[in-house]
Amino acid sequence: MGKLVRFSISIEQDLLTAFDALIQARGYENRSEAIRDAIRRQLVHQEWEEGEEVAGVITLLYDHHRPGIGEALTEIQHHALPQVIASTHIHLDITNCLEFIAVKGEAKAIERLADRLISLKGVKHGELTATSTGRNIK
Ligand code: NI
Repeated sequence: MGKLVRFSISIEQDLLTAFDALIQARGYENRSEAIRDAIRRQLVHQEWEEGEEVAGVITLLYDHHRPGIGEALTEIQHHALPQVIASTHIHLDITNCLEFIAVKGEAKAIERLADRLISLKGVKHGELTATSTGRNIK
């Protein structure tokens, strides 16, 4: 952890009131940690915008009865090495499967991979959770 620096900011009362209500609802103990997280969120967003090496999780909900879906998901992931670093498959019920695919790599390549998987016929819902490798985020 780097040296702690104190600074003051000017903010409209209404905006601060709304911020305090938000951070209280989310369980922050104080404004400092909430502001640090808001800054980190912007830094992660910037890493994705600038196409840096990033990390994330692709979540897929799909019907495994859909012909070819399992093979298609596997095939795409095998061709997306080394971005795919781990995956977990959960059989939710007799029809539905939930899969988490941990990914790391260049932001645009990760987005293309997520789009390809999520747009497959039979995938009912998919999301890319975008985070950072953490190297440049303190
Ligand atoms: Ni399954």
